[in-house]
Amino acid sequence: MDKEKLVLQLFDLGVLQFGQFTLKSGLSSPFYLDFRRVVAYPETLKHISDQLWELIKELDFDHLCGVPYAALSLSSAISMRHNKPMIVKRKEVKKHGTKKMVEGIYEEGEKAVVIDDVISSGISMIETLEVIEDEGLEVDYVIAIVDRMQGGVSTLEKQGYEVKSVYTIEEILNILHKNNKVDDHTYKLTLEFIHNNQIGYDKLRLQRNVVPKLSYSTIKINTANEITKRLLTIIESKQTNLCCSADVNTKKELLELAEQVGPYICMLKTHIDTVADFDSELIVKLKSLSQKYNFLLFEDRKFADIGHIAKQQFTSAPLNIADWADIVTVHVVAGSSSIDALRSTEQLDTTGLIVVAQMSTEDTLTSRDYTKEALKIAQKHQDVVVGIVGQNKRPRDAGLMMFTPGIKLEAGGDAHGQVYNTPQEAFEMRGIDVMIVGRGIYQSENPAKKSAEYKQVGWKSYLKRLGLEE
Ligand code: 5FU
Repeated sequence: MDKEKLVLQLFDLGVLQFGQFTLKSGLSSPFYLDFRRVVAYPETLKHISDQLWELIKELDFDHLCGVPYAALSLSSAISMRHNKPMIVKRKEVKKHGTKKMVEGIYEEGEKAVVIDDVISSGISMIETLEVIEDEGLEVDYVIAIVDRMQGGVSTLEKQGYEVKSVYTIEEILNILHKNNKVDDHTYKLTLEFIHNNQIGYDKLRLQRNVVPKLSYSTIKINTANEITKRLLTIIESKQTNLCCSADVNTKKELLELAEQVGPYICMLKTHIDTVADFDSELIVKLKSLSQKYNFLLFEDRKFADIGHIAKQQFTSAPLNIADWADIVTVHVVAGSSSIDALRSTEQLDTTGLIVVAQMSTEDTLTSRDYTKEALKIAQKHQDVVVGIVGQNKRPRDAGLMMFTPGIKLEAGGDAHGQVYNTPQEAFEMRGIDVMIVGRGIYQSENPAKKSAEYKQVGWKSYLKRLGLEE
């Protein structure tokens, strides 16, 4: 059955209804999609499952998972017709027996495609994704019969999923309108409703408590890495989770800035190759300031070359990074061999690594898969890796820390693709551990005052995440 005929059939069966309906969110909607009715019409169920199958038949996956309840019949139908194993995410935890949240037979690392009937805010889908990903399953694709065009698809895409739907609500409306099933008034009213009732990503995040509530002391217990422990001791004793990105270009400016922000930061981040008059005296002075004010020196070198070169860049003159940096960043675009190479210098007991898993630019190429693989590499090398640089939700791994650049008191961007989020968003909603702030501090009139302000906001947001402050 073609897509248009199917819409007309769904309308006749009362699956697509127009009128006045109160949604789960409390919102009053001029239309409602009730795919639970479809279980009463096996032929229609078959036609819908055919359309869904068209969206996924070429994809690489091991399991089908329907979001309970409406999509369970759909995933069952596809599973039987195309011989694809299914898993079922429970809606409530079992009180006895295995207490498993996901039923079925699966192994960690296997791939699941998750199916829902309708995506509106994306919240039901995210709830399911969190549970099945916690079981170690991987999800790249989510599919639905209808995209209600109210923000859910973009929320899911922002989290790195590829979303496919058989119809958008607009397509359905166009078919019904063309076939005189809805009048002009209903057609316009419905489109207007969709347009005016967007449920954005941030609003959704605020409503949910999905961030792992990891405290600095919990991370300290879970890490075996001495540099991570040193950093956490500084964070806790100074009550600051602020790293100042000191992107200035002369020795004088750098030392002045370090002196001003020193009392308020846990790390001073440098791009030492951008300091025009760099010399070894600068390092001596920076070291002394780092002791005076108790912060770590973090060289954001982002080694990215083959191991043989990364090793030389780490140890060679004139920068001699390995001799003075407490922490350096490394890309793993060349693979985990980059970390092996840096390890072979035998300098990693005094310099910890941070793996760049995801970048903050709007057009970054660090895809969801890349970020996942980078995290795996960081996990494997936890003895020398302090954590990751990332933007999304903090990984649940308590042995690693998450460092997030692209932070300003006011969200926004710059002229070169940088995207800024606020400290509140980063700590409370993404669960990050350290915020990295550059221009927000050193371009302000009074960097000392500004960094004190960031320190206060960052600490408050961290406490709020732990539920220790309103
Ligand atoms: F890995 C990353 C990233 O994804 N985005 C970043 O902005 C690192 N950075 C660094 O953080 C970048 O090299 C700058 O040094 C700093 C951000 O500075 P801003 O002035 O706060 O935008």
